[in-house]
Amino acid sequence: MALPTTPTITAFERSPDRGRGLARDMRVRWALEEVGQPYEVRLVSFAAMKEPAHRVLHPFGQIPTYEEGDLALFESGAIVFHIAERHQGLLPDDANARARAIAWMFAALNTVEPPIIDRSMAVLFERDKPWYADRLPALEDSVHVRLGELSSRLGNADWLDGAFSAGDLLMVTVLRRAAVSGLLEKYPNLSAYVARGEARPAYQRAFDAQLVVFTGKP
Ligand code: GTB
Repeated sequence: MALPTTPTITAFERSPDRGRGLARDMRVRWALEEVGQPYEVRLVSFAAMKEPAHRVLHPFGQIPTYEEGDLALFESGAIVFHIAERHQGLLPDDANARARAIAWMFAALNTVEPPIIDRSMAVLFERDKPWYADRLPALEDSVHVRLGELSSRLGNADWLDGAFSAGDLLMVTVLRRAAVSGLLEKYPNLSAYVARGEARPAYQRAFDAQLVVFTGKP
């Protein structure tokens, strides 16, 4: 019988987030911690990400990637889904509940994350552009439309649909990117939701592991 292989993921050698766990390896680390799957991490520089050796794993020259035996994956959502499919704990057994949890995974990445990233990118790279002052309010409005809708849907619930799932895991990581810019302040239930995610022991282990890369201190 073949021995199970320990998955290897890639992460930034020097993350621009300076250890805040905002890069997309964080969601993969968290998923692996939730299911109790040990993993290894290969750190890559920005230059190495664009080299052919890395592009074999990731066509767009980015992190994270995931290697497990013969399998190589890219796209954080696909990686989290793979982990959730292969292990208990991140997707419900009931078929309908499972389908709904997967819908929340897509919602996090396809509906909620894009306006948050568009705004972050403008703040990072367009500050000196003549259109910045006009564009920023429109970008922030788009973020608030989604956050308002999500806040209404979550209401007083702990998680998006019953028990914690991969949908919550992705949504919390997406919302953290908005939280660091103060965009969650108007939504106490979303702030509490993120805090609930961050309080999970698996989240904390994942966060600590990525922080060590920045501080160099275990
Ligand atoms: N859709 C892909 C996925 O979900 O896996 C997107 C992957 C992606 O954007 N990877 C980024 C990357 O490799 C890192 S996470 N960028 C390098 C490149 O494209 O050359 C994005 C990210 C970067 C920095 C911060 N930060 O400093 O706060 C947060 C998030």
